[in-house]
Amino acid sequence: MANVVVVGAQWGDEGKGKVVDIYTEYADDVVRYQGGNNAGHTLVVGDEKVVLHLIPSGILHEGKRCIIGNGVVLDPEVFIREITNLKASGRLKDDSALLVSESVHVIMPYHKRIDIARESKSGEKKIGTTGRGIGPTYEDKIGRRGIRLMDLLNRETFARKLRENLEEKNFILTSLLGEQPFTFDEIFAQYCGYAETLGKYIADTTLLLFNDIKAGKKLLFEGAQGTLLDVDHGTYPYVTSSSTCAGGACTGSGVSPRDIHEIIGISKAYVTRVGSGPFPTELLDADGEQLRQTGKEFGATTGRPRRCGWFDAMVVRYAVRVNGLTGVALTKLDVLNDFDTIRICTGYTYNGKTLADLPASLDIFEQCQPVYEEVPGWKSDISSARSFDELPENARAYVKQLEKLIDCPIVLVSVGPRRDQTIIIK
Ligand code: 2SA
Ligand code: GDP
Ligand code: MG
Repeated sequence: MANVVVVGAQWGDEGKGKVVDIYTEYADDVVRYQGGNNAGHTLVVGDEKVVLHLIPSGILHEGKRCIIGNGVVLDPEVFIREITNLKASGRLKDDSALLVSESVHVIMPYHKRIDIARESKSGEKKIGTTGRGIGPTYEDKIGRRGIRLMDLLNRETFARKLRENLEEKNFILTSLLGEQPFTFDEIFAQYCGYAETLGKYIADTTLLLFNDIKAGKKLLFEGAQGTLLDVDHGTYPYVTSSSTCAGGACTGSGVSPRDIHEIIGISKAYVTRVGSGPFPTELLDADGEQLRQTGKEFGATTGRPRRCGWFDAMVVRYAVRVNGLTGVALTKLDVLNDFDTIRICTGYTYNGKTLADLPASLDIFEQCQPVYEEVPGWKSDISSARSFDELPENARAYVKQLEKLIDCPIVLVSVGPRRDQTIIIK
């Protein structure tokens, strides 16, 4: 009966792809609602690893509909490549299984160049973006000058909007950023070609979802990045440019909040972050390196090493609050197998005072000191456990302690990247 939203409860890469792939079994439609190909969602099926950047993770299941909602920003070249790769591996046999909203904003070549140039000029203050043009595309959306997928279908409209945009973008590129400008011709022909290829996937997805809800179909919403990267509720300005929290599922798809029933936050049993910004439990020592190597913590889109640290209950408790989580899926518990002792951040101090909640001010956040509780590790391989009772006592105690600290039920524990390496609790 339930329509479920899956969101990252930390700074992204919590294993949303794996969990969405598992939950897809119970859904009819899987919907992406924000972000773009900055995301990298990894699924492991048998011995095969598939990384999806745009297409919802439900695509690996036949008979499910995958929808890219209006809140996403779409790079047509990447989208076409992803479709081609899926088809080459025998998937997406039925093109009607994939639909993209006519209202998505299109990532243009100038967005990528501006993103990369701004980052390279920002020195120590850089955000650490993925360089995929995400921020500049959302800027144009909010600035009401963006180009939407539907615009590409009308050559006159597209030509007019592209000309208007190029006038401004070429000024920014040449005069402010010292970069090369773009010509109209090089972009126009290329993007008209993309529109032709993509025509069959483009639809009014808000109407389609509305009708599916009326028909009793079940929806699964796949969030990208994580709560602390939300443009409103994250560690601004060190965030991505979209609404990664549960509310984004409604604005980014056109589905009413009345039609959302469950919100599941995905959290690692520790924390990682890619890009700049505060990270109170970050480990810059051998323990951090151990988490990175054992957890294979390298960006699924850019290959960048991820920053690693101990589980931070302040962060996940905050995610429980701003998303209204009904449950948490705890992933990568197996990565902690070899630690003698494990630390859990239970709170922060700032200027000697204990903070009750996450500070909104970045200046304060940057100076927070984590307060730790230390618990014994389990020092054994848990990757073949298939029920909660099969976990060693110390692992069970660790999960129970996290559940208590975040004040939200842990409904799933993941002990490896494969589908079967999963313990469903509720
Ligand atoms: P952007 O490119 O404008 O969205 O970057 C702004 C910030 O958002 C972060 N961000 C991410 N954080 C974690 N994972 C992401 N996806 C990839 C992955 C990242 C990669 O799955 O590993 O491969 O590097 C992702 N996408 C955006 C980004 O690091 C900036 O902090
Ligand atoms: P997402 O962006 O949230 O979908 O996460 P990513 O795919 O970027 O990163 C998560 C990584 O952890 C992927 O390589 C997954 O295959 C892997 N993974 C997911 N769950 C587990 C787990 O329980 N244990 C281990 N060892 N790896 C996992
Ligand atoms: Mg990822």
